[in-house]
Amino acid sequence: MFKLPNLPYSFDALEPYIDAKTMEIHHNKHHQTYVDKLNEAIKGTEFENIEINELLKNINKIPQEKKQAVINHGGGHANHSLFWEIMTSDAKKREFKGKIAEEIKKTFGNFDEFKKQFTDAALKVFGSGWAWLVINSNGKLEIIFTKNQDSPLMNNLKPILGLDVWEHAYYLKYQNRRPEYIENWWNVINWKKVEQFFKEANKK
Ligand code: MN3
Repeated sequence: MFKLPNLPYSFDALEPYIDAKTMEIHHNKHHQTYVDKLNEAIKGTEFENIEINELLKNINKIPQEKKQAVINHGGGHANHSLFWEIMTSDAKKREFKGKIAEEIKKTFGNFDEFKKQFTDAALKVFGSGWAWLVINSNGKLEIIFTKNQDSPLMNNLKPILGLDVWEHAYYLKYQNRRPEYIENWWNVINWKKVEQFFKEANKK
C-alpha cells in the first residue's frame, strides 16, 4: 500500500513564496487524498506492492475499470512526491549550478530562455495541470505540460522538475494570479535535487 511521504521541511519553510497554510492543506489533505484513493483503486490487485513510478510506467497493464483512477490518483501521488522534493528552504541548494545548469544552458541557450519557456508552458495549461522539465526518450531535456494529474512517466518521459499549477497549489495566497505564483516559485527550487534526479535518470 502507498503512503504519504513526509514533507522534507516544515510547512512554513518556503515562505514568503509559498505560504504555510497552502503547504499544509496541499500536503496533508490533497496529497493524502490521492494516496487514499490510489490504495482504494489497487486494493486486492497484483499492483499493491509495486513502486509508484513503475506502476505509472506500466499503466497499460492496469485493468480498464481501474485505469483512470490509477492515472488520476497514482499520478497525483507521484507528481506531488516529486514536487515536495524539488523545493527547499536551503539557500545553498537553491543555487543554479552544476551538471544540470550546464545541460539546461546547452539545451535552451541560457537560464532566462529556459525560465521563459518553462513559464510559458505553465501558463498555457488551461484549467488544472503541471509544467515539467523531463528527459525524453532521446536522452534530451524537454519542457512539456500535462493535464490534470497525468504523469510524464506514462509517456516514457522522466520528470526531473515539475510545477503544480492546480489552483489548490496557490489560490489561498495568490487567488487567480497564477503568473505571480509561478514567478515566485523560481525562488524555492532545489537545484541540488533536480541535479540528482537528472543524474539518476541518465543512469537508467
Ligand atoms: Mn497539487
